[in-house]
Amino acid sequence: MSALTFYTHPMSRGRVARWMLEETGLPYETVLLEYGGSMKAPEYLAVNPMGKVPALQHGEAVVTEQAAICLYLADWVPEKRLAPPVGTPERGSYYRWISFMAPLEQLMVAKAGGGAMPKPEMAGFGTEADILNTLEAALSGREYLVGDCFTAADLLVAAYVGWYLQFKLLEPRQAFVEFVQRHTAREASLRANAID
Ligand SMILES: N[C@@H](CCC(=O)N[C@@H](CS)C(=O)NCC(=O)O)C(=O)O
Repeated sequence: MSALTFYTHPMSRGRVARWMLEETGLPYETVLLEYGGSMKAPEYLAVNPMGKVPALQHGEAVVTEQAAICLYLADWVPEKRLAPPVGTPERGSYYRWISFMAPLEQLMVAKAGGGAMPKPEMAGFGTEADILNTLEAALSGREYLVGDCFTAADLLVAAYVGWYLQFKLLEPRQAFVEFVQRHTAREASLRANAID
């Protein structure tokens, strides 16, 4: 397997990618970048023209976006069962809940901006009630989002929900708090936080 290079900043969404890297057990090299400095330098813009972290370089592959990094890494370690098998209903749910973090993030950013909310028919998140109720139903009464073991979907959702609870943008519903507490107590999560 080619070497993995992880570009990040310890106070960034790179925390999520680091947790995923620690779950895989794969060796990787970290490159720490500074906001506004090395993150916008030509060397790094050649890796990610957005000048944002996280990014992962793996041989000729460059993967940006937290969700994509989680999906990509899970497939490299099938023995860890971080992704349900292809062709199963669980695989569909896995993609679904990972992708569901995009509209959640749109809502959270819209709330943080404090401006008028877009029309529900236009906004990918619909209304705040729609998205929170849907997420609450998905997280309630089960240990894992998909199937009977921890997957990258649990990781990403726990990380996003934890992040937005911390920023007080997300209502602290019991199902959200319990889900975050359960999964962020994993060894790989604690290890990743300690490194960052
Ligand atoms: N859609 C990207 C967002 C990445 C992002 O916005 N990262 C922030 C840090 S949390 C960043 O690099 N900001 C630096 C900048 O925009 O200059 C992802 O999911 O990874």
